[in-house]
Amino acid sequence: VEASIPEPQREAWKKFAPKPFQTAEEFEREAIRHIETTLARSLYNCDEFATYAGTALAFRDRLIIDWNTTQQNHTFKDQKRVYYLSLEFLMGRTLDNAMLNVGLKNIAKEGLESLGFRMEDIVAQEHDAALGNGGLGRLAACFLDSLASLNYPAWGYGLRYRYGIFKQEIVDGYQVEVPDYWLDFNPWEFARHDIKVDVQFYGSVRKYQDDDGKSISVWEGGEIVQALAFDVPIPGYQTATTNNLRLWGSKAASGEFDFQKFNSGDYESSVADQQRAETISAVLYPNDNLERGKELRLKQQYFWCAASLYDIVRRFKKTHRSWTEFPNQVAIQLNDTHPTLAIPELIRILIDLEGLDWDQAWDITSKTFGYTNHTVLPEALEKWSVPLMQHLLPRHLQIIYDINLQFLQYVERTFPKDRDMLSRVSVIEESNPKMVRMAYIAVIGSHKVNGVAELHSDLIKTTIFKDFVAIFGPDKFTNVTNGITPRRWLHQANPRLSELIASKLGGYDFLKDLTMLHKLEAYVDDAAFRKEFQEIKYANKVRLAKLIKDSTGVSVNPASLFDIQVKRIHEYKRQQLNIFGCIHRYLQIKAMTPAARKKVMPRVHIFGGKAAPGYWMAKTVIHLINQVGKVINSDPDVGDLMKVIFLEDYNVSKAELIVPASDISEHISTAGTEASGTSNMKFVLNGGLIIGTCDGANIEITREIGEANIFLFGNLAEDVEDLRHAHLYGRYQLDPALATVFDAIKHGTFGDASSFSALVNGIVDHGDYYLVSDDFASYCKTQELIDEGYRNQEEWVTRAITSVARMGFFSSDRCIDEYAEMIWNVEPVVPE
Ligand code: NBG
Repeated sequence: VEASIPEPQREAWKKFAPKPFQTAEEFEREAIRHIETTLARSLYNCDEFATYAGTALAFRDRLIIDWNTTQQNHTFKDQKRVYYLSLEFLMGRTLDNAMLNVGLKNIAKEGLESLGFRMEDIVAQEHDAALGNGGLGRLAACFLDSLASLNYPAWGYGLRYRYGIFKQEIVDGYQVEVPDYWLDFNPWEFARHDIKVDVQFYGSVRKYQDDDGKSISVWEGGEIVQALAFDVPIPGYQTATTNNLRLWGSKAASGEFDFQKFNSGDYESSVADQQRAETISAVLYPNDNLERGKELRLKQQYFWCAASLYDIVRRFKKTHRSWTEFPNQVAIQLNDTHPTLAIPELIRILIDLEGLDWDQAWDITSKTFGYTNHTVLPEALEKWSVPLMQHLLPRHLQIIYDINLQFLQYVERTFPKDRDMLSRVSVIEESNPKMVRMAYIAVIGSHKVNGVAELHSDLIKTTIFKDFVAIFGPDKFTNVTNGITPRRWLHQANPRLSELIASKLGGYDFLKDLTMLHKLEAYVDDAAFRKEFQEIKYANKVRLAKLIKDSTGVSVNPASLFDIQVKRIHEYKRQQLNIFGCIHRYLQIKAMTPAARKKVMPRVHIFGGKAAPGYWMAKTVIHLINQVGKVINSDPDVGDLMKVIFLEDYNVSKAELIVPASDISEHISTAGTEASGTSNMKFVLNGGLIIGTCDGANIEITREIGEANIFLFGNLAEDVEDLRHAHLYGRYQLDPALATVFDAIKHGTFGDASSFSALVNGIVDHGDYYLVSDDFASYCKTQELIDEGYRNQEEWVTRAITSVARMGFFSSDRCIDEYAEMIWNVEPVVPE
């Protein structure tokens, strides 16, 4: 390849190739150059934002040099690549991470100081890239970090939403949504104006026989929307590998349609077409664990799958001729069912455009895909109505029917006696209207299906995919327990703790191999280490107390026990259980004598999280938390014994501040409902203990850190069904303490009782689906144990340090190595 480039050009390139900065002085020069020339600002209007921008651009230059080299190297080596298809990438801020990953944060700090700025202020100028809802999107972001850090040749593919998840404001105790326009200044993306893909919608399918009698399908008519690539460099930690995240933006295709309209004077409607096209990538759907079957959402999904597959196939064809090679060169991971249309799309490409026959196309496709399931909640399982699919994607619906036909024929041959089986496993649900079950296509069309924690992976095999285990055998189903990147969630979020660990472990290698943390156990009795560990936790609480004061006006005492529940607001995650527990505690304090009150362990109860805009019950929970906070925080009987805080607009950058400041965090979903959870891992890694149910990854965390170091409570997943039955058939008595809590609410202690009647009635009269009442007593009892435990600070610190030392398993690096070996069959590429 290199030989084809003329000598003088190569020489010039060698001579003038940009050199990355190495010293604080070189960094300053680059930052100032960008401030002056890229931003057209001067010494006299260089504020914190301009300095952020100059710093970001200087680091971007560095990333791009490594990015170019990495991509070139991956092209030369031509090893098998991984493509991670995710509708969500919850990246948060980039600059801090980029500085740490390339190992130049100290240099930048020095440079910024000499320019008269503090690092914290500059880093805080950046807008979060919030292209996700919660755990699923943040998992994808952690995976990108690990893939690059481990030198895997990998690309992420997603959508470039103009509006990420909305910003949350709390007005009079209610959530108000404000659009998140985050693209004002985004130095981390490169618009690839040369990479455009036409994506077709609607139209119809014409079938005919060619000269050899072969049946040919042509998808014609309809409309074309153009996908434009935006690339985001993803640097690995302490490696030159810089991978690519490609996000697609939608544009109207400058095709005949517009011109015809334009020429005929119909300017307005040609502009309307443009806007309609741009709508596809305009906004992230703000639902977590919920699907709503909107046409625009299906359009987003197909638009992104079609553009990504076109790109992947084009890259493959540059160096390969034989299609049988495809699964040896390409692994595609489906992050939940959102990208399931990639399966019929690949078949369409292979059959309609490349002329392969069905068996070949099917063989290639099913060897290429892997599918990760992230939930068993029925309301989150995607189904699309057949009429909608017929209208929007007529050819894909035919292919889906063909997949189903072949599959059902196989099932019929294998289980001739089980007549119900066919309707149970059919991709088409025989409802009115008929629905396409996306998870079934994903299972049938992938070679591996995984859940995200052990319990969850077992549950999918016994519930939603039970029949498929019988059909395909158990080996198709596997588990990869989630993980988190220790770079962001320890080193970046908690630099002092990271430094303390490094001082004992002889450097920062643990950030590349988190299992090294086990060596910390040797220091569990080391007085100086323990003292420093405690001081760091305290300092992190002071930092959070400041955020609380600034955003709510409430002063909290950092010496109190900080009890934190931050995550999306959802009935299954049971913030209601937590807030009812707070009310219970409040009523107890109110009933105490002043002498008894002196013995209460002071606590700050901190909540944060967004409710989906259409999720009324979740919004009611937010309202109740705020009302309870209003009453308790100003009650002189209570004072510092108890505060209830709702922190608005919980996001990744706030999580980096909140997570290191917990003493206890709450992971209290109804057993069997939280597939894994990942913030549970973040909190423990940062020296907080957790209260949790036997659910998701809590179970494996317990196994790793030991039962003595976690506060488990509540009913088990295996008992949930029976308990729900007991409620429905009236064989249940409301928990008496909870009844007292409800009385207080009904008496208007926290404002207009009618605001909360649906929340209360759901438990009292409507079956208590999430078993709040069943778990209330054991929850409150366990909270008392926590008070007791926290009183004994010596033991508490021992538990916290021991837990940190045993968290090595939960690195997303371990997770990615497991995917690479068990599912993708890809090897790292040595960086050049
Ligand atoms: C979420 C689960 C979490 C899990 C993340 C990442 C969806 C559909 N699922 O428990 O609720 O940690 O996925 O796997 O968002």
